[in-house]
Amino acid sequence: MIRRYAILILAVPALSAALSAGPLLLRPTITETAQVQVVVFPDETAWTLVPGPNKKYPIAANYYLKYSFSEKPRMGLVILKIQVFDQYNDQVVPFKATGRSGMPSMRGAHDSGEVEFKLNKKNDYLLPINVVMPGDWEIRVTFRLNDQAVFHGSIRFNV
Ligand SMILES: [Cu+2]
Repeated sequence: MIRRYAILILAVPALSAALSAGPLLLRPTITETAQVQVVVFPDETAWTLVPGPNKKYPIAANYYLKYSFSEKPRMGLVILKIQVFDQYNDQVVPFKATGRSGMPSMRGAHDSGEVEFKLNKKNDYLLPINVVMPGDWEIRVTFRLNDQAVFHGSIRFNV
């Protein structure tokens, strides 16, 4: 999960009211105040819903993905396979991919943590998903190029 922290520093600079009128003793004194406010935003990553299995979906300029499961998801272990293709329709692996599975209705209860996809010899990205409970599941996938996230996708399925 990506959290962004923003620190807003609101500084009220020294206020100096230079009143020209009046005797010296009646002039306001210089006041100096500073406020520091830390704002923590909730997870503001936009997770793009990836349409169903075996459909081409763009993830970056000139790249698209297709995903499928080793079998229809059920209780137990299922393997998520993602294939990435370039503009020439070649299956390529320029990205580093991670995934995180869990149940949206029970946020955190079955959170897998962020796990890196493994590559096989056919250039498939593979990620085991441990389905421990029937219901709606989500896999949040992140594709990075040179450590920069280029795609945040949400793959959903029901068991
Ligand atoms: Cu659950």
